[in-house]
Amino acid sequence: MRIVLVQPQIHKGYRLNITLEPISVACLKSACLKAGFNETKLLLASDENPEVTAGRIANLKPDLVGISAMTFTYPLARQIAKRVKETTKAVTVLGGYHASMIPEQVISEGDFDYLVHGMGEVSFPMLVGALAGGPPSFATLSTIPGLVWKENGGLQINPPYFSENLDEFPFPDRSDYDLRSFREHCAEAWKKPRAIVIGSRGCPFSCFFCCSAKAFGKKHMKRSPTNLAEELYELRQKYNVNHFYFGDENLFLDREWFYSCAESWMSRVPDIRWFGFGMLRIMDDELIRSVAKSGAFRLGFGVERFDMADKMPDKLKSLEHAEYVIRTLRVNGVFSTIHFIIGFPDDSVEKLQKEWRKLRTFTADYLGLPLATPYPGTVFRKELEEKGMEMSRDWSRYDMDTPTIKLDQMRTEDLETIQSWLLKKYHFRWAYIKVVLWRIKEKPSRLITYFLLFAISVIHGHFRSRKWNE
Ligand code: B12
Ligand code: SF4
Repeated sequence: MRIVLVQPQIHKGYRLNITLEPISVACLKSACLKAGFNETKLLLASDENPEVTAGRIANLKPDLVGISAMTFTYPLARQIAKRVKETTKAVTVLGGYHASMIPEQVISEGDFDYLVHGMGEVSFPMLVGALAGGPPSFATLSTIPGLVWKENGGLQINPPYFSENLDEFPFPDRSDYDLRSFREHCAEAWKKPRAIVIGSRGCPFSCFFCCSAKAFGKKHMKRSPTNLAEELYELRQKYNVNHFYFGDENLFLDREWFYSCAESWMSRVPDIRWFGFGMLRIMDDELIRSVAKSGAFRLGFGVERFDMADKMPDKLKSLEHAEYVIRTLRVNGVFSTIHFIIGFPDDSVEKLQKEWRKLRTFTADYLGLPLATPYPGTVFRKELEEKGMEMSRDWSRYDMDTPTIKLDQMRTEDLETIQSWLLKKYHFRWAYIKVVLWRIKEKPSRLITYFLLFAISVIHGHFRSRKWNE
């Protein structure tokens, strides 16, 4: 069986034009190799015309094409699959977040022969095995966890596979791309090659806008500390990469596990630098010390919203505690990013101005302002549907940077104005400028990146994205 795996990427909306390591399909490739399917090839497709990607796929004469998609890349994945069907006899399979969120709808749209929801490392090689012996029987397909397909005019949906033991999966296979082409784009690790590493999957919380609970379940699944350290070591030895991005939803959900991981990698690869996501509420001095000592250069935190505490787990203990964490990280040499969501249906200029009064107590190094996006399959989308709100049906807009909801009290232009206003307010105030001066004193070469950051926050408002229904 000749297998081709693709994770198409679009940069529009992702401002710094960063190409990400296609980690989802790298995980699948290694699972295929482990199962003995040696003719598995991974193809990089970044911001490419679907015709071109499909042409490159066809040249590899595949028997099976697996495509990975988030919601905003799903339309592109469909176009590639359609063209592959026209030019080859390959079976097409879709996986990834969009497929996991609304499997019934996606398979009904008819562009893919099969779909896998949940984790793919077990399901995909089983499907390859089933197809290798000619058209598989219903009985065989029924044994493949997470498989979704059409059968006699109806839909068949097998329950997804969520592993209890992530060590059972081999390390992602990175041999089809040059890891040095994926780089960091932040002041503290400018242009350093970096790899994405996933230590744990799943999150026990259920924030109403998030896809995690549905896509991976509410269980926090963890790799063993030695297994994780071994992958970092391999990345160092084989690819000479020293900067890592932990893709875990929350690295510190189980702090004892984190401590053991940090200890393991400090003895295996003592000088690595890493970036990951945590939760402000659970940070304390001991954790911050361990984070800094184990090589963190940046931590990201979702603050999301102050006025929606009843719809999410508490992400903060208090404003004072949150700013204390940010300050202590800074003193320990770690940068921080906070994410604050704007553009909820009942947002108004007055409401966001009120939120700003709390937001301005923070001096995190970076502020992310994603737009509220009602991803299919989330509680958020269901709520809006029940209220009869108008939402875009163009999935390519679902990149958290393009408006997708028709707001009650604001036009798209107002939302963008307030986004630019918040960015300027955040950066051009004495409390933040003091942080920048301190950072530049620490390392003068940072002057240039901060200059860019300020310039972006000034010109941000001039780059209009599409209106909500354009
Ligand atoms: C780490 C992460 C990132 C990282 C790296 C992303 C990456 N892996 O390439 C960064 C920070 C860069 C990032 C950026 C973005 N992200 Co992000 N990110 C995550 C996070 C926290 C984990 C994703 C991950 O790596 N999982 C581990 C991998 C191995 O799992 P996986 O991709 O699902 O793949 C498995 C299965 O799905 C399946 N599978 C996948 N593909 C295929 C294909 C086939 C054929 C088969 C059979 C199976 C299969 O098998 C795989 C192995 O088990 C999630 C998590 C969350 N809170 O839910 C959000 C999440 C994926 N991100 C999301 C979004 C929206 C974005 C951004 C658009 C945000 C933005 N505007 O900046 C950008 C997009 C960047 C881009 N150009 O693609 C959304 C996606 C929602 C959706 N329905 O599409 C999520 C779910 C968060 C959310 N809002 O709920 N992200
Ligand atoms: S804590 Fe983070 S990963 Fe968990 S449900 Fe909320 S937003 Fe999603």
